[in-house]
Amino acid sequence: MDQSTALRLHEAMLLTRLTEERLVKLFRQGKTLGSVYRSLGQEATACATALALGPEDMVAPLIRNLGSMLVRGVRPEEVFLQYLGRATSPTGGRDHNNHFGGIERGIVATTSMLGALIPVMAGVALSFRQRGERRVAMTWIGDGGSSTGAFYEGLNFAVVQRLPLIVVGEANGFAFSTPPERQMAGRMSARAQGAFTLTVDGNDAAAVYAAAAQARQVCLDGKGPVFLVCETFRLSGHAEHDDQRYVDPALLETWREKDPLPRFEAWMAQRRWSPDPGLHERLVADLAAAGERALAAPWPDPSTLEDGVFARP
Ligand SMILES: Cc1ncc(C[n+]2csc(CCOP(=O)(O)OP(=O)(O)O)c2C)c(N)n1
Ligand SMILES: [Mg+2]
Repeated sequence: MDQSTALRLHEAMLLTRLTEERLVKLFRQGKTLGSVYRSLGQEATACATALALGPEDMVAPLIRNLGSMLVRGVRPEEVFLQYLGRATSPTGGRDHNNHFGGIERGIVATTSMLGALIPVMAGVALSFRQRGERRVAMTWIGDGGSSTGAFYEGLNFAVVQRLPLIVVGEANGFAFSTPPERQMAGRMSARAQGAFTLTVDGNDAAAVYAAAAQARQVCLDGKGPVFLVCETFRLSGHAEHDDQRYVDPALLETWREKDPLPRFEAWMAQRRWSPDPGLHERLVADLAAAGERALAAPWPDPSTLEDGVFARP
């Protein structure tokens, strides 16, 4: 990774963390329409994998992969508008949290149905190959989500067809309050039979970036799909309404010490690539202003409720 990529990766991770912090404030003020699903402690997995892609590639994030959307040019203000359900949000107030995308930005919209995006992205990867395009498709899945039928159906199809698909597995210690040993037989990396599999320390942003770049090359060489397992930990509850009292405090503390953000800052400092010292303050101020603009945005007009849902006579 060169210096400019490292600076972009650091800024993306910091922006993700601070955007989510602002969302938590809005949630605690009772302003968001639902809960807030953070990626605290996992920012490296979404940001570094998405950053290793080319602009022509496509992603389908899950709720804990907001960082990948910011990497692809989604503005935090859009995210705030969406969480607040406003008329000017990407879905016009019809959905909340990060359930939106944009084909022009190479983002297939997030959905709640875990695993469902794997067959969808296998289809996207198939379309790239049928059109002779050198592009890859990427999506993410948690340890819990990897127990779905859709995960196996999608990956099996991609293996049989040798599709340019990267599935990033986020082994983050929990699915809601269920630890992997209560719902998963064996290791996560063993679940993608026939796929090229990589396992990486998900809290080491430089290692995740390198692994994702390698995964992309494997796909472009026609040797996909790739299952890239990132071993990480969810430092917050499942969402803001969850106080994670079921997590052993000592375990939480061990993982706090492996926080990917200070760790990457130390990695950069060793190379004398330290980010602009004013970056943090500038991002906080920009996010506060974006949050205020979103709060001032109008609510959707109830008479438009059925637009885009039912055909008008
Ligand atoms: C098919 C399906 N089953 C159940 C749910 C309900 N659900 C939402 S999040 C979640 C836990 C997901 O855990 P994991 O896949 O490990 O992701 P993490 O939340 O840890 O990022 C569950 C069971 C769902 N959204 N989709
Ligand atoms: Mg999980």
